[in-house]
Amino acid sequence: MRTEFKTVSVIGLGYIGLPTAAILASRGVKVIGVDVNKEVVQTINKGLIHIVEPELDIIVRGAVQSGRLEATTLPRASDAYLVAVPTPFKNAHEPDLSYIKAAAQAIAPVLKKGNLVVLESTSPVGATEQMAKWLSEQRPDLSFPHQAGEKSDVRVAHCPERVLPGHVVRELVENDRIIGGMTPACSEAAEKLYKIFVEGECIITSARTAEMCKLTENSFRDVNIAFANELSLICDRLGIDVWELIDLANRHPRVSILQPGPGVGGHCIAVDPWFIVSTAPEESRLIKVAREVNNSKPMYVLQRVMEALEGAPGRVVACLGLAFKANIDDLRESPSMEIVSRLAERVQNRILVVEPHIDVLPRTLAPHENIELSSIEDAIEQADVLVLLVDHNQFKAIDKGRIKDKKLIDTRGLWR
Ligand code: SAJ
Repeated sequence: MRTEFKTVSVIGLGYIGLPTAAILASRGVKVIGVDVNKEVVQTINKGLIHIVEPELDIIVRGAVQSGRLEATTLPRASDAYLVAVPTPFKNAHEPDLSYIKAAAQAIAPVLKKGNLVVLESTSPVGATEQMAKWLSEQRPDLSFPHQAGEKSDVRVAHCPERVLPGHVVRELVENDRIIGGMTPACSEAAEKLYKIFVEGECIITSARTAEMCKLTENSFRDVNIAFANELSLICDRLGIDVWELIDLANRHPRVSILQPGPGVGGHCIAVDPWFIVSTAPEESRLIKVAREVNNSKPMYVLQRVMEALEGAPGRVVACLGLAFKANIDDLRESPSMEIVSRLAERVQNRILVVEPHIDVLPRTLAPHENIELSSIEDAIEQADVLVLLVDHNQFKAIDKGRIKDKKLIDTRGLWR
């Protein structure tokens, strides 16, 4: 089985592509990691990593030292290509497939008969077929599944990634995998590739169902978090502790509410539901409202912070956490970033920002003169108002006795 895929190219060496490339290499496959960012390529070729993800450094170092993982800026001829590039949205929440198009255009010149191309990026329904069309435009000499069905020269499939940041290395291997081939032959080829490292089940379906399945998983989570966030607003109005309420309600055998927070961040849950809304706007009412509820939560938190600072320009406020969730360094779509930058625009107060996973202030916050990157110790010593935005382990370790005299705004229920 393994011999069919001697060399695999992974296009996009981010939070999904790099761990996938390293794990494939650790199973004996020669992996060409491709990224447009030269610095990322250089870092990986030194056996180092450019993201924070537990255990990833060890696997990448081993893979590079063994010679089985090599990073480059241009794809090379391989047996299979895994596309793991970003799929953000543009304008009014329309999916932006330009990175997939660029990846297809980069792969096309080196494609050969018998190759497999897998789209891993979370994508709107129809994107895999669109990728096949982009490949075929560049390579009219080869046949693709949308033209030749089972007999196509190149196999194309969608196998969405489903790993949780912070647990990527384990989940890549253990999670079940949805394999959505454009034809049964495409699914069969993709299944063989994933079986090299996946210990969970590989379940075969169509490319369109696989695309929708991934979007459904993240929309389910978004709707559930929106419910928790809405409850938090209702509880604030009624003087009820929302975390206690949810603990109690979750003791019912068929109730399982998620946790409220400062909003929903990251490049997945805050983005993917829009891919459903944009393709079926009339039918996706609940999914859309959930997005709106979660998107409005940072403004609600901001309002609470502004109230705590009102009429007291000398008060120092410390915002704990910038990442979009606990114990990672990822700031993408982070509600904390939105809260801190809007706060800096609206008040003159000194704002101490504590984020244990970064060494310098992010570009968007650096121009604000009233924001400083601070240690936990300095923040506790100097701040009058503490705003807990991310439940990093470092913040869980804060002695509550030391902060009992401060004004606390706890968006994660850590200091109850
Ligand atoms: N959040 C809450 N309350 C909760 C859970 C999460 O406010 O109870 C917030 C987090 O703080 C964060 C955001 O939601 O801001 C998203 O965090 P997350 O841990 O729910 O999810 P992600 O974005 O890290 O990863 C999700 C996962 N999807 C599901 O759990 C259905 C992961 O399995 C996917 O692979 C990933 O999206 C992806 O790449 O699509």
